[in-house]
Amino acid sequence: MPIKQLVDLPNTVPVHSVDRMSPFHFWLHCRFRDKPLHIRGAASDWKATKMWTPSSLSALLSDTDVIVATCKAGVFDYNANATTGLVHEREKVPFSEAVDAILAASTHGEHFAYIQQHSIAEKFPALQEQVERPECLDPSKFLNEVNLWLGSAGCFSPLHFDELDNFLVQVSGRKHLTLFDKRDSPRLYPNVGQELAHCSMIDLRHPDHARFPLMVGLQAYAITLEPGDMIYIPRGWWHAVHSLDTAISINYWWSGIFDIFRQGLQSVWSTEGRKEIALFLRQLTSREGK
Ligand SMILES: O=C(O)CCC(=O)C(=O)O
Repeated sequence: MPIKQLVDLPNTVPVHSVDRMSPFHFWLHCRFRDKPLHIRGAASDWKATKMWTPSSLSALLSDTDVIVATCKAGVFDYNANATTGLVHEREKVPFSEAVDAILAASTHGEHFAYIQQHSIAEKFPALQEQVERPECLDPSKFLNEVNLWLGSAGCFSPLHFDELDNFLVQVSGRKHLTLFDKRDSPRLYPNVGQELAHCSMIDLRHPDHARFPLMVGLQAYAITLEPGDMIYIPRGWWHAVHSLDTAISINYWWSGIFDIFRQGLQSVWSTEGRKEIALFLRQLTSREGK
């Protein structure tokens, strides 16, 4: 069933596109532009892009358990408060059963099914060898998490941001992304005070300007990823993702050595971190006293 692409907001410009990026030029981009970047065909030679289809993955991973989320509205909120209030169901099933549900959902269009953000290293080690490191990422950077996404046409991941830099690689099918600058956060109605403050309360599919007046006129950025394309999403940048076809993607959250120090310091400085240090020191001194 063909999926209607959502209409872009009035003040939308395309994400800047390039054909290739060396690690040095990518470093310059991150350092001085700090904006999303579309790298056309970055993954078109990868084994994953050449070999993965929902059916080939289903054959390879048939009995592996996965969590498949299903819902009628197609919006895969991270919590019920974020946008629509429509909660989706999650069920643990064998991979092949999840793929059957995804393909049936794409064909009939009455409901939507999504395998979201499953760690490839932890859940699908058999795929590891077919997953490459993006060429533009210099060797000093760490891959914190590499995840598989496989969902039916029409699945919508609502507006949110992540704490880490991200590459979203389109392996099969197309996805349309809408992005906003992290500096515009105050105008994007984060779910502040709720557990998921990195999610916006705005439903970008039907923006309610009366309820969210500050978003009117905001500069949006948009891009449609074709198979083999990749987008760099800088940490903190807001993004919503709409699958136009049955789609397979890989996302990479990565960081540099200074980010790791910063995160380490932040967690040490958190209440939990301080409690752990206090406990460790108590254990150390009581052992020495014996
Ligand atoms: O592809 C999707 O549906 C969501 C991906 C995403 O939000 C991400 O990679 O951060």
